[in-house]
Amino acid sequence: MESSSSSSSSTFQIDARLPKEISWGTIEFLQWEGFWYAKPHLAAVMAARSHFKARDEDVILASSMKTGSTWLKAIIPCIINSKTSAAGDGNGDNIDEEEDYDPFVEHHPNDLMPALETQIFRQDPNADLSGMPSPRLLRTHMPYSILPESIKDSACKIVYITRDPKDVFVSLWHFLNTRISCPLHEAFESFCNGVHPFGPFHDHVLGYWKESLKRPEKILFLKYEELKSDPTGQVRKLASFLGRPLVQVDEVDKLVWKCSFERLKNLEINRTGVDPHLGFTYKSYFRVGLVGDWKNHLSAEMRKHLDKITQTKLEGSGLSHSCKIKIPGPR
Ligand code: PAP
Repeated sequence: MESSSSSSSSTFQIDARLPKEISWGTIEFLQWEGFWYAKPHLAAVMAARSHFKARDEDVILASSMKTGSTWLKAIIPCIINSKTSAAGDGNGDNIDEEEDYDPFVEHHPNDLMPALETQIFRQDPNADLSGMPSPRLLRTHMPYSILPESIKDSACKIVYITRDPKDVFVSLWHFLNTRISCPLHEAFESFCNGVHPFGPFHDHVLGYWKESLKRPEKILFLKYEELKSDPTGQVRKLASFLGRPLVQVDEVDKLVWKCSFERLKNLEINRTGVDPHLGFTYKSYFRVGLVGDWKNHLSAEMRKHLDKITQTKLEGSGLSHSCKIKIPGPR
């Protein structure tokens, strides 16, 4: 790290010798410690890594881009603020006495779990989060190897979500193309070469996967496809992992509905708002929300190529990205 960056109290100087690529149209990427970062994010990643001090009560949502983290940015705060789990005993005695937690009419889920690198440490490299009350709910796209040591060493929980890389690529291409203009085949080549924000995708996934096998009490590893096929089961699992088990069937059903794609996509704030930190429209975080949308965009050859990379990269890891969910045909 020292050879690639130097820190002062306020800024990180990016080493001019870092590998560089212009790709996805005009985005300048820099490679640092094995991963690619859009240039404006790298100094913030370095600052977050050096300055962030985790607390045991923190919940960190980690993901590669476009794996469905927005869904979890909604679900996790609902679990933490749920009436039965917040009561601590899980018996649901006070279920009808308080107003239901539902911040979504006024807030995009991004507001509920601020991002360490693209938001907090980008705004202020010396951000002081000590005044934030526990449990702090935070998110990051940083790879496991780059995480601040205190996240790894403290008792804080990490929730990781991944997704079929074909759907990740298609989602990322649509998302970035709301701001840039890059032909699909060019973006595909970059993605397959690992050159995309916080890429390579497969190395990102494997870092968290391997650690989750060693420390299942520390890292919960979720898949978008499983959340789609069994949202109530996955929400219960997540709630138990966070030490906030949800016992009431009605409450789990309500939480799943509150955070559903159909509901969030149609809320006024998400139809019209813009993320003040990154400039993306809120609606671009709610595109189609499907498993298998890649079928509508990738040729058979592209599918084969990316599947082959996935197979080779994940071989022997015990992780697979195949799923038995029925994939919708072209619309
Ligand atoms: P991020 O990395 O910028 O935070 P992220 O939320 O991880 O993005 O991924 C966005 C994807 O999650 C979108 O997929 P799509 O492009 O294939 O449609 C988005 O639609 C999907 N998504 C967001 N919220 C939900 C939700 N509540 N339920 C299901 N899918 C969702």
